[in-house]
Amino acid sequence: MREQLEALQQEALARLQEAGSVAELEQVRVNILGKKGSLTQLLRGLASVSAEERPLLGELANTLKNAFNEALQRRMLVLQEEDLAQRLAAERLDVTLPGRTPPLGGIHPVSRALDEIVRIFSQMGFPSAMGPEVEDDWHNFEALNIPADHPAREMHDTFYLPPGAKGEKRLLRTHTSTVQIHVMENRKPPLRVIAPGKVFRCDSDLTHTPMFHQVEGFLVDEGVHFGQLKGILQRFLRLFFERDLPVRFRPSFFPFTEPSAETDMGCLFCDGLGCRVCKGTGWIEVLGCGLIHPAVLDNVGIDRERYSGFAFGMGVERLAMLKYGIQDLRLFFENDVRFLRQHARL
Ligand code: 2NM
Repeated sequence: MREQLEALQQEALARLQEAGSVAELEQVRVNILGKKGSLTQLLRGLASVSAEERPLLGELANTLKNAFNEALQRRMLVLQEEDLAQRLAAERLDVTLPGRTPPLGGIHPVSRALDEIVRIFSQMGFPSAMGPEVEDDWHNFEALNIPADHPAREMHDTFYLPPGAKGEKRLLRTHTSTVQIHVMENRKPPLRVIAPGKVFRCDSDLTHTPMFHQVEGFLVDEGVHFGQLKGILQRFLRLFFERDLPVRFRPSFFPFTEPSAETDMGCLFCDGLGCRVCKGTGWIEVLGCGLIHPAVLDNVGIDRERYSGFAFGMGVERLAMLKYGIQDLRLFFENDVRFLRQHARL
C-alpha cells in the first residue's frame, strides 16, 4: 500500500508538469482526485487495511493528497499566466490603424424626388394622405367620372384582381386620385391634400413600367379658381427644379377635371432654345391639372354650388429623370449598383 501511494505520488506530480493548459490540468485533477480517480480509489482501499497499519497509512495518504493539491494550485497559477500572456499577444488591437468604413446604403433617386415633392407641398400647406393600392371600381373609375367605355378601363391597361368577399370588382389602382376620393368622401371642405404613392398599369416598354409613382393633389374650398392652381404649380416647379423656369398651361382633357390643362415648363437642357429632350419645342410637359369636374363633387357629396376645387397629377419617375439627368426609365428598376451608387444620397 505504502509503495503504491508513493508511486502514485511520483506519477501524479509528473502528470501535473506535463499538463500544457488549464483544461488539461483539470483533466489530471479528475484522473487523480475525481470520483473514479486513482488516489480516491486507493483511499477507499484503506478500509481493508489492518487496524495497526491504518493510522500511519491514512496520515501518509492525507499528506500526499495535500501535497498534490498544493502542486496543482502552483501549476494552475503558472498555466493561467501563460494563457493570459498568450491571449494578450494574440488579441492585441492596434487602435492607431485607420478605420474601415462599412459600405453604406443610400436613398433611391425615386424616393429622393418623392420626398422632395412631399416636402415642397407640405410647406405650401398640403399634408400627405395614403390609401390602399388594391381598390374597387368606384374609387378608381366611377367616382372620378371615368365612363365605362373609357380606354383606361380595358384589361390591357388595368390589373384586375379576383373579386372580393362580397363579389366586388377589385383592381390595382391606376392613379392615386383614389385617395382624393376617400378624403372627399370622409371629410368636409375646406380640403387640401396630396396623395403620393405607387400606381399600376399593364404596360411595359422603353418609357413605361407596370409600377410607377405618382403624386396627385387637390384643394376644395369656396371660390377656388384656375389662377390659384397656376400659381401653386408654378411655385412647385420652380422650387423642385431650383430654377426660375417659365411655366405654361395648354388646354387638354381629363374626365375628372373641367377645364383641364397640360402643364409645360421651359426645357432645362437648352433653356428653351430647342434640343433633343424637348424635341425642338423648348418646352417639356410635366403635369396634368384642372378644376375638379362638378360630377366628381356630386359623387362624393360636396355641394357643387358652394364649392369648387382644383387638382393636379404628376409622375415621380419622370420628374426624377429630368431633375437628375437620367436618360432611361428602366435604370430605376434594374437595381444595377453602379447606377444606385452614382445617384444615392444619404
Ligand atoms: C391629373 C390631372 C388632372 C386629379 C383629379 C383628382 C380628383 F380626385 F380630385 F378629382 N385628383 N387628381 C387630376 C386632375 C390628376 O393627373 C394627370
